[in-house]
Amino acid sequence: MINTSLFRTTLLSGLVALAATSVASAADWRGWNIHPEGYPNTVALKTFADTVTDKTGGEVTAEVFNGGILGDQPDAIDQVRNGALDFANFNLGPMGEFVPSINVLSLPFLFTGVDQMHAVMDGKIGERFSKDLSDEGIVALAWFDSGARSFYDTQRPIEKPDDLDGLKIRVMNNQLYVDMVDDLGGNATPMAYGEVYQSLTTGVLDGAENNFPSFESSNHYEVAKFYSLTEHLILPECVCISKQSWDALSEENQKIVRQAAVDAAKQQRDLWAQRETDSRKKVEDAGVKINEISADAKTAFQDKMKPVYEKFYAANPEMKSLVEEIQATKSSN
Ligand code: BDP
Repeated sequence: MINTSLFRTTLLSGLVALAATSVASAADWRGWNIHPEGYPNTVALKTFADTVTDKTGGEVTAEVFNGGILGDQPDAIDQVRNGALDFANFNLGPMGEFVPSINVLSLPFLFTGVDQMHAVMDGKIGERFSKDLSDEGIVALAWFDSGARSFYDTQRPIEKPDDLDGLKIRVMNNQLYVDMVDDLGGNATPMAYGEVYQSLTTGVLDGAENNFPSFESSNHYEVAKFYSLTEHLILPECVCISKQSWDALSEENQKIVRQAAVDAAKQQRDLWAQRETDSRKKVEDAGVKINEISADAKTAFQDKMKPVYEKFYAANPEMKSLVEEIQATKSSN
C-alpha cells in the first residue's frame, strides 16, 4: 500500500515537473484567427507571429490558425483565458460579457466615429481596458481597427428603425446586442459567425450586422442584398495573449512580443482602410444596394437605444462616468 502510494506520488510529481518544464519552454504558440487568408487581420497576425518567432530567436515559435478552425470566438476566448491557446485577434464585443468596462464599447452609437474610437483606445482609457482584461486572464497588447458595423438583410432596405420590424437578425455573443436588436423591433439571434451564411440562405436568418470587409469576405453579400449604413457599433479588436503564456515569457521576450503586436496593429490599420474601400466596391459591383441613413433616421435609431443604456447602467452604475469620459474624448483628427 505504502509503496504504491509512494510510487504514485513520485510518478505524479515527476509528471508535474515535466509539465512545468514544458510550460516554461512551451515555445510553441498557437494563435486563433477567425478571418480568411488575405484579410487585413490575417496578414497582420501573420506578421506578428513571424516577428515573434524571428526576434525571440525561436524561443517562441508562433503559428496562426485562420478561418476559426480552432473553434468559434466565444470558445476561443475561453481557451485563451485558460491557456489552451496562446494568442488571438478578438473583437472586443464578445469579451464585454465578462469585463464590464469593455462592455461599454458595445453600447450602440457610443462613438461619433472611428477617429474618436482611436483616440480613446490609444490613450489612458485604452490602458484601463488592458488592465481590466489582464485581470481576466487576457493580455491585450495592441488594438486593431474593425470599422463600423451596419445592418444588412435579405428582405428590404433599413432606412428607419421600423424597417427592422420582425426581421431575424444574427448578433455576436453578448446580451447587449440582443437588447439592441429587440429594442429596434427585430428578433435577435446570437449565433457563431461561421453559421451565418448558411442560415441566411435557408431563411433561418433575415440578416446580420457587420463592417464591409467581413460582410464581403464571409460572402454574406451573395445572399443579403441590402446593406444599410446604420453604423451602430464601432468595435475595436485586440491582439490578445493568454496571461499564462505571457507570464511564462522572460522580460526581454515580453518586450519583443509587445513591440511585434504594436507594429502588427499599425500594419492592420493601414490595410484596413484600403480593404474597407475595396470590399464596399466589390459588394456594390455584385448588386448590393447600399442605403444611406438620414440624420433624422439616425437620431431615431439612437433614441431607441436609450433603454439599452438604462438597463446597462442599472446593472453597472459605476460605468456611467466611463461612458461620459469616452464621449468627451476628442477625435485625434
Ligand atoms: C468581424 C470580427 C470578428 C467577429 C465577426 C462576427 O472581426 O472578430 O467574429 O465580425 O460578427 O467583423 O462574429
